[in-house]
Amino acid sequence: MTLNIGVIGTGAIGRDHIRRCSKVLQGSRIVAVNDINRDNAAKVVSDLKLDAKVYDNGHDLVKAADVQAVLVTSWGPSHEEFVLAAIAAGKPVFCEKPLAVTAQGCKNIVEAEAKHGKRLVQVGFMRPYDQGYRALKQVLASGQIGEPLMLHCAHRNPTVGEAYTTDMAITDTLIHEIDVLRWLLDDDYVSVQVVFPRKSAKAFPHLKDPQIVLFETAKGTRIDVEIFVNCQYGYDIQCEVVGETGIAKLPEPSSVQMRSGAKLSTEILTDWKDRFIDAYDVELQGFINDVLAGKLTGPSAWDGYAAAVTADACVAAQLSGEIVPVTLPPRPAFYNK
Ligand code: NAD
Ligand code: NAI
Ligand code: ISE
Repeated sequence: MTLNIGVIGTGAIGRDHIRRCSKVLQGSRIVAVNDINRDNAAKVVSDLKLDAKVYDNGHDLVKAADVQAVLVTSWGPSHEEFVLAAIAAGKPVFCEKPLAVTAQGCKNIVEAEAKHGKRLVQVGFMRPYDQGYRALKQVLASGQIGEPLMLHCAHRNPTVGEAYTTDMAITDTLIHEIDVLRWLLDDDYVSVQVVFPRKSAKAFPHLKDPQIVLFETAKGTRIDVEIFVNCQYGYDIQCEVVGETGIAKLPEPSSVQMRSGAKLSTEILTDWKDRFIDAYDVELQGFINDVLAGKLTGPSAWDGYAAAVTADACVAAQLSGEIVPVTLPPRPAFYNK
């Protein structure tokens, strides 16, 4: 069976997900695309030689009779309205992170999905599908380094555009760590604080970059995450877990070691598309398989909500400089695995 997919948002990741769903993965085809920039959507269809209709608005795409599932890859503030539309149409929807830009927006989605009575939403948190994070989680589960006490993490992008603002370091970038570390530690956050080091002259004047976010979890683990989105040198994701009897580190992406010009070197990637290429393939193949089997199992609307509650607390901590509590209601039985 082949799943007919409609995609809303044909920018960087929309285009990449369309490529994978039409050329790489099994069991799906792209039948509809939409973007507020219509030329952008039409160009993807012609570049990838797709047999897909270009819609003038996302709501018509969601309602189209031949669209069986929806991918939302437009910019963050538009996600909530399209996910709610897909739920109203009873169609499964894969939504890129963030599920919505506020916790209230995510709650609206959780409530609509629960009212529908069956899971329809998967959020594009792909790091739990990354082989490196999976290997790290296995080490923690094996008990080889004892209980995790501290984590030192970094999320570095080479540069960001002028539209990127200080709060987006949380809602657009840190949101990945918020999700994956909760999954990695099987724990929830209880408080956050944000500290601003000296600002890099490479960042636009309105952007505070870098930032350090400090988390405390329910089990008492302390986490520091450096977010540095104008680091210049590459796309670099680091995660080191300090346990009671040892240290475990996220593996580096594999790269040929070179001896040349009096230097011993390995390449550093520069683009998230390459760093997590396998993880995106696995998460979307999982979504397609699950939709065809009639049961979603990937990151849920509740995971999107939990991340957004934490992100809201981090944004409040950016503004106040204080330690801000994170209060997450208990997970409804509907979302139990
Ligand atoms: P982008 O700006 O390149 O693309 C977004 C596209 O959405 C643009 O073409 C824009 O015209 C379109 N768009 C915006 N609002 C729309 C609307 N209401 N209806 C239809 N189209 C709309 O952005 P991107 O880098 O592709 O990011 C898109 C989403 O994917 C964001 O939510 C981002 O956070 C997420 N993302 C996730 C990852 C990841 O690692 N999981 C990586 C990149 C982006
Ligand atoms: P982008 O800016 O390249 O693309 C966004 C696209 O959405 C643009 O083409 C824009 O025209 C379109 N768009 C915006 N509003 C729209 C609307 N109302 N209707 C239709 N189209 C609309 O952005 P990018 O990098 O592709 O990010 C898109 C989403 O993907 C974001 O939510 C981002 O956070 C997420 N993302 C996720 C990544 C991941 O690793 N999971 C990586 C990069 C982005
Ligand atoms: C982007 O939207 C992503 O999701 C990338 O994974 C992240 O590294 C980047 O900072 C975001 O802007």
